[in-house]
Amino acid sequence: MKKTTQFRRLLASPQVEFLMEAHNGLSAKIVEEAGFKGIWASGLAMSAGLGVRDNNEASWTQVVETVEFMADATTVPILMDADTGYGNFNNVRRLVRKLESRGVAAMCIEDKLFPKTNSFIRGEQQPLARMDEFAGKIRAAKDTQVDPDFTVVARVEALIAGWSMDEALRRAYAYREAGVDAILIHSKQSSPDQILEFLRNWDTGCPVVIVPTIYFATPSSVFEQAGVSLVIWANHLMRSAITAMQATAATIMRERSVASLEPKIASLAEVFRLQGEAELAAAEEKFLPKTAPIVTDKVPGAV
Ligand code: SPV
Ligand code: MG
Repeated sequence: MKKTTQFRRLLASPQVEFLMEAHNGLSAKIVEEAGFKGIWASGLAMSAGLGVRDNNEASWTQVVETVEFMADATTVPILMDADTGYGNFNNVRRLVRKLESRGVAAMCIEDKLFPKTNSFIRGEQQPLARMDEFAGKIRAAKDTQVDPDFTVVARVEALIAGWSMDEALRRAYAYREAGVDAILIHSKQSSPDQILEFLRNWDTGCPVVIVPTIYFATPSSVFEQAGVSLVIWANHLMRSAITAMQATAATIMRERSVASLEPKIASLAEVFRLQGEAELAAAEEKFLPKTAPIVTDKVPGAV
């Protein structure tokens, strides 16, 4: 099944579904192998992985290239965090064409201004886009896509920026009216109350996506009962990788040796497996001419 269609099915599924963050080809593969049916290409995680801030310091083409590696490495659909769409409606149109050609099933755009700032940093100081201007971006995206199953998600940042629930709802209804396929309502409270209140007032049938990074203690069953379609675990592979890499680097620095770590970290065989080495070996067998083994004067025992 096409990835775009897979994503549509996730959105339409009667139970709550989950997307797991990835930030490069390797982490995307790990997400798929863990059993997740879709991937969140997180702007925060990808920028952190590139060593820059989540403020559009990585260019849009650098982000698209990263997501393309993720799409190539996996068979499940990717929802790409496309920030504000990297400009106005015209930049969004070009983005949609690129994403469709690179095998990205869905994109999420948020109603802030370029360059954006992560929602958990100085949220109240973050200006929102004009509602009608953002609705124009949605219409441009929907007008541009060729595959009818390509999905556009609109992310409402009103609650992040300190606006009222009324403003969040007003915007969500306007974006729905503009033709968006799903609404992501974001909150930075540690309780899910805002999200649940939003859902009580949302009666369009348009799927709702959430990101419980700060209200992480809420059981998924609460979201399911409230009618959430998609839950995004937005940054936890990147954060666990940071912890693991810091610990490994510190140990090697301290011990001046890698010996104690060897049994605790992924084997080289596991790295080769994740890279699909076996497929290349089989293809070489099939496509390369058969040659006599190369005779060398290698030292016995050398690899
Ligand atoms: C991301 O993962 O980049 C997101 C979600 O946009 S958040 O960090 O919560 O803004
Ligand atoms: Mg983001």
